[in-house]
Amino acid sequence: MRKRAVITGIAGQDGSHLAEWLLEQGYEVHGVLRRPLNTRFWRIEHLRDRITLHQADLLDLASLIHLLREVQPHEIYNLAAQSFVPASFAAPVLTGEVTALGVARLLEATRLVAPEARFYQASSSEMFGKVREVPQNERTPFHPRSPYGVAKVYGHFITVNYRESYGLFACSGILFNHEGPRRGLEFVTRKVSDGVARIKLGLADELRLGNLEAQRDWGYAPDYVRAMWRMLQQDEPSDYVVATGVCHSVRELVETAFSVAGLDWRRHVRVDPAFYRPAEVDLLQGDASRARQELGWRPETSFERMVEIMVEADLERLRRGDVV
Ligand code: NAP
Ligand code: G4F
Repeated sequence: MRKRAVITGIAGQDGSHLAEWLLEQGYEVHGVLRRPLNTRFWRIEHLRDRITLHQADLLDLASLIHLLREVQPHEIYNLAAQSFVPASFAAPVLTGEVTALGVARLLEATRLVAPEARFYQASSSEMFGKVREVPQNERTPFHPRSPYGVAKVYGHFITVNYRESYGLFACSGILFNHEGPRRGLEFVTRKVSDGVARIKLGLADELRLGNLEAQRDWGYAPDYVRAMWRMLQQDEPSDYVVATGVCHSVRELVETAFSVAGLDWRRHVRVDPAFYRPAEVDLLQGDASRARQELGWRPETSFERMVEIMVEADLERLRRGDVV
């Protein structure tokens, strides 16, 4: 019998990569969209005839109960979230409803309807925020610096709590930033690769960015979805940091991306305070030793290769005239 998996947020970056991976593993993949008629399908267009799509919303418990009752999944991957940090400052309550309480709704639906299903929660390195130690591991205390980070801390602990209280096979993956050509255009890596491609093709002349000194541990999204799946294949549920262990500044990201296209970034990049945040996360660097030892997971794509892939993909896309 084919295993059935439900992915919330299937039309997002990670959802699309995870759907591909699970299909390769022989799964029957069920994806959740909140507004099927209004969704941008570009990341999953090529999968449309191999997956089943359902309408449900993390804001609506009944829709989640109906979903799980219908699919009776073996595995549930909760990737849906309001995932953009600046948007969480603009809409902190909505972010809490979706990114925090949405996890509780899905866990509650799981407990009621599919208690044997294995559950993955997409937790985030943003929970470490103003970091207490470098690098960060599963035991590093949290100090979130945005409403998004605060909401993810709730999502993390409610997942741990349902595991401890009700015996759900629930895992929390604390993933550091991961990117690729399917990243939303608002996130800094994709904003830079898109900006470089526009400048190279003569469609723009400048790129306006915020804090160039922030440092992140950037990995490649297709590598990271394998770690999510591996967590749910273990004998016991647990929580894992997933990261490369290497960090770079936004300035280094910019230098690398412009050099891929043979451009001098100093001629094109302008710092614009509009892109600064009320509170910044200055540095994230993960220690994924536990994932390496217990899951046998390691990243396969370097930062430099990932930036090259992203710039080349955006050059090709813009030459074709595609919007995203
Ligand atoms: P993403 O591209 O923003 O995808 C998130 C998806 O969630 C979108 O498809 C969105 O649907 C959906 N969604 C939003 N609100 C919803 C709601 N109320 N009900 C149902 N679906 C809803 O994010 P991603 O980069 O793939 O990340 C996946 C998950 O991992 C997120 O939870 C994110 O917070 C977390 N995470 C990401 C990273 C990273 O570096 N990428 C690192 C750590 C953790 P629409 O298309 O309709 O907006
Ligand atoms: O690409 P970012 O917007 O990602 P951020 O805030 O680190 O969050 C991402 O990673 C988290 C994992 O740690 C996820 F949980 C979350 O869902 C999301 O996927 O910004 C990265 C850094 C920040 O320090 C920001 O201040 O880049 C800096 N930055 C500088 N200029 C900019 C810009 N960020 C954006 N988005 N746009 C700029 O113009």
